[in-house]
Amino acid sequence: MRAVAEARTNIALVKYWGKRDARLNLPAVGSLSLTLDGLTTRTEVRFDAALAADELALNGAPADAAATARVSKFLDLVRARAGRAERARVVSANDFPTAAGLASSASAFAALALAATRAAGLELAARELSILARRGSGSAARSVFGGFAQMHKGTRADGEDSFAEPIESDLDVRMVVAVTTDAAKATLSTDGMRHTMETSPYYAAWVALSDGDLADARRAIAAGDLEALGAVTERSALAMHASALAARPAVVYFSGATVDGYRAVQAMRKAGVPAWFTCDAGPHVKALTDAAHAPEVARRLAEVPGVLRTRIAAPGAPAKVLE
Ligand code: 2P0
Repeated sequence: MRAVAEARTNIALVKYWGKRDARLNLPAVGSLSLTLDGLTTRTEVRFDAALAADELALNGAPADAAATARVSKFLDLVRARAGRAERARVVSANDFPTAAGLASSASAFAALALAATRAAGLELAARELSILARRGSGSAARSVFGGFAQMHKGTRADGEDSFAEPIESDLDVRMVVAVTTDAAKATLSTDGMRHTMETSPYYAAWVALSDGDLADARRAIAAGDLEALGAVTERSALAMHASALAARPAVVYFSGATVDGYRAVQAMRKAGVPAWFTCDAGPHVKALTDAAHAPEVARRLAEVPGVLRTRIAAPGAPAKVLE
């Protein structure tokens, strides 16, 4: 009735933005990500017949009603699957500062899916776990796996072909994360992507680019070609943000520091440093590079006005059960 699991966050190189089904949380596009080390969520789930309601503690404090309701809804899926009715106490914490601007629903729902199923007596195969984690958050389906992972959008109405799979690779990549604010993001991803779908004249163009970008990324990884992978990484992020920028009203995640960070990455590349920009639903700058150049990329990004701190992340491990 109790289990503890951990999962790491991931950064998409080919982005996910938009859903084909909101209820089952089915993505409109596939995506391809890198799971990162050192950005880990550890989650304990204990089902207990004595509890009247689900309880959630996040980073040592009781969670607010919205977060508790989202977790409770997810636990309902696990209870239905396991044929259980007990409520649960969930204790979840990140091993990185919450204010780091990197808090992630990806690591959170991957860890919760694994801990909750084990606590309920279920032992899901990785693919089933990915499908379940997707119901909590689309990006969580990818954090079930370590290293590179590809999320398939699938075509089935029931979502059973919408899961992530790991991709083998010899590339020794690093992700340099440059934090630009400690404030929570202004527009949550789920809301930002819905608004983009509903109002952006560029949304269809964004969706149309996705399959080609995924194929190019797969080819680049198979060939061990970091430059090709970097090129698709940068253009996928910029196209995603372009679709959001064209929404009415615009969804703008960039800050001045984001744009300056982008320009710094461009300047590095011009000077022969392999680095490619990416950015998610917030203003932080992320740069894909290799192990040899990561310290220099981090040093240069740290000099960008508005960058508070940087960190270098190597590829991280899959989600795993701790207890
Ligand atoms: C991604 N993002 O591929 C994209 C790029 C942010 C920008 O996945 O609604 O929190 O929970 O499925 O997974 C963030 O979206 O959205 C995200 P939901 P999620 O990483």
